[in-house]
Amino acid sequence: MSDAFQPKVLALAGGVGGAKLCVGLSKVLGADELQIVVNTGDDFWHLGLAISPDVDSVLYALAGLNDAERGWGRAGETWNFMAALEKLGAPTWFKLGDLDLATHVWRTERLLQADTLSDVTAELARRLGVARRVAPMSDDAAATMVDTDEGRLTFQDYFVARQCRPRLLRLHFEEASIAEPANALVEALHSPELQAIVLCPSNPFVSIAPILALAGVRSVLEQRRAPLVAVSPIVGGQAIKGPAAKMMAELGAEVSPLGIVRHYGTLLDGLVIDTQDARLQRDIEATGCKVQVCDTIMRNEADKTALAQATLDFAATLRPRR
Ligand code: FO1
Repeated sequence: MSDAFQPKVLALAGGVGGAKLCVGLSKVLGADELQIVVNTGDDFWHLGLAISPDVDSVLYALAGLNDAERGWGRAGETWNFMAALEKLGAPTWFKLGDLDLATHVWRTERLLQADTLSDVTAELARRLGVARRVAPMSDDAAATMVDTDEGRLTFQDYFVARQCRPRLLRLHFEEASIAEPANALVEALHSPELQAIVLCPSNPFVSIAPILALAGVRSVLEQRRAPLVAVSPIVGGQAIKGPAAKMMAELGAEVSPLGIVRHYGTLLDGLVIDTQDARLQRDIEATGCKVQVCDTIMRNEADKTALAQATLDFAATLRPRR
């Protein structure tokens, strides 16, 4: 692994919240310092196309092409493809904008030519002008399945088609558990330069958990030499965006940063929590996890950069507890 990429920081990310912190990290770290690894448990084939929603959310955000309001897809999108599909009576529950469609068509074409998702993602990043290393968590299928009170559902059926309405009973990462972690993830985990592993403020249950479920990843993390810090996606008893709070409650977890700490357990050396949750600092630290209190709501570029810097500064004060 002599020519392996040796980042200083490994960021594990899912959709919107993760993408925002990745933008901040990309402002404070050089291209040779940061490896971003993205959840692919949400990936699926739809209308013959390979869709990688979280990978695209991170790429579009880093390229400045994302629709910040909607939280997924591209800004300035048009919907002619969807309108034409509707006329044909084809399924339209999953919205693919005209600009976004090009990404899916090109990814599909490349995968069908036997390129890996890692290679296609790196190429997309380059073409979109993203000067940061972004990799999918795995090149293997690793679909998350969801047990609900309406039966077992695929992730996007649960998340988009049914808008997370069914009661969540359990998540399954069986495919992830036998999937090989992507080379970029393995190299980063073994990087001699590694100074911090950052769990972005993505949904811990459906965005970060699939990455941790990959074959061998948890055991490498348990032996980590660099501190592992998370940024809480729960602020003031609510998810900053998305259904994380509803999922947490249905899974029987306390909807607070303390619930996040209990979920990650001894993997966490530190948790960044919002000033709104400052009163929880003592209870969290009683579990052995250190706490950094700061503003974590990322409304603009300055907020993203400040949170990224605060997270890295905090990590620099920590040692892995094992
Ligand atoms: N989310 C929705 O709620 N509705 C959609 O129609 C939808 C379409 C879509 C298309 C491309 C893409 O990359 C993402 C899309 N998402 C949509 C978001 C996505 O399904 C979820 O936000 C993630 O999987 C969770 O991180």
